[in-house]
Amino acid sequence: MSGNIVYIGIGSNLGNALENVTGAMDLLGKLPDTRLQKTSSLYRTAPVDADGDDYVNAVAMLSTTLAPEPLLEALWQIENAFGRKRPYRNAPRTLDLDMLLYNTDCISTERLTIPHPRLTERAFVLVPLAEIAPEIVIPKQEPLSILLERVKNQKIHRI
Ligand code: PH2
Ligand code: MG
Ligand code: MG
Repeated sequence: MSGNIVYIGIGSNLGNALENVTGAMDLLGKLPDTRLQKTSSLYRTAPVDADGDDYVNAVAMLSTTLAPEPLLEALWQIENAFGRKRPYRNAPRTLDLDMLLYNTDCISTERLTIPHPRLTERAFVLVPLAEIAPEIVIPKQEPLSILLERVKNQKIHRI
């Protein structure tokens, strides 16, 4: 399927984080009108601005004909299927699915900001993104190589 190219950040640091991330990839591949095109390696990462155990993070590339809002709702449904709770900001979570990029669109609604506003500050997003999309251009941002250089002190380890 052709369609819109979307990158999803996947994270878990509660329960069986490895199984949660791979299980989420499976469900992303089963979304309607969507094809799972690429998945990065899994990475173990230290929590950034958050508490709890180390995270397992990855990035998936989808092609989809779903519009951003219906896709967002589908991502929430997958989070809920993994028992996602939100007791406080950045609490440990069974599964977090963040829409990082939707084509090169810039979207700002109450529910959705694309590109993801903290994408460029986080090695746990930039490193797996660079693995599957080394040539990607992030709208209104410096080149990926410069962004990566800036986060190189953050702890991230390919599993
Ligand atoms: N997600 C956060 C906050 N901090 N740290 C790591 N290492 N990985 C994450 O996925 C993560 C985080 C908010 O969603
Ligand atoms: Mg997040
Ligand atoms: Mg989220």
